[in-house]
Amino acid sequence: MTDVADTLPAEPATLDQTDAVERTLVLVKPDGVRRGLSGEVLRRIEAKGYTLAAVELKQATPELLAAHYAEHEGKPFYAPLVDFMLSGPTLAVVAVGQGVIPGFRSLAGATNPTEAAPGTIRGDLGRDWGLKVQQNLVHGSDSPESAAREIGLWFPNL
Ligand code: RTP
Ligand code: MG
Repeated sequence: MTDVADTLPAEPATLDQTDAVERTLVLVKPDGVRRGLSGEVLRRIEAKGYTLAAVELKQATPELLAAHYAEHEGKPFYAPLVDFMLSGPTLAVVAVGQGVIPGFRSLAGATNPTEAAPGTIRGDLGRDWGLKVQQNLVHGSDSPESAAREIGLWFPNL
């Protein structure tokens, strides 16, 4: 005799999951914190369905930024970018979920807030302020390798 429970579909949580859970580093940059948009960024991450694994308000140091932005050293916007990132506290966040690395980049929108699509964080909340570097509210890791490296820099104890 078959038990009724055996014929029911499995709960979603017990289905085999084929995609590995990813982690990404999100930063609400000093312009976003200053403008009171930290909560709005966290709200969008959570509304999308991702989970917050760590959230900490931090004042970046020149050493941390030199490591975080090593790939941009020598570019014309490097020095203004570091100055901007030192201009106030940053909210550092680890967000978790399948596809969260490209998923958050999609929520963030294009680097230039003027070009970022409406509906994105940068498109809805950012603009060009005529400064030496784009103040574009958020950072998101761009690959699994970057995410692992950046999480290690911002959350050495995680
Ligand atoms: P992020 O790393 O912050 O998530 O941004 P992204 O990948 O979209 O942009 P990326 O090319 O990595 O540049 C890092 C940050 O540098 C500033 N930037 N300004 N021409 C400019 O004014 C310019 N180019 C880059 C932005 O703050 C950008 O997010
Ligand atoms: Mg980048």
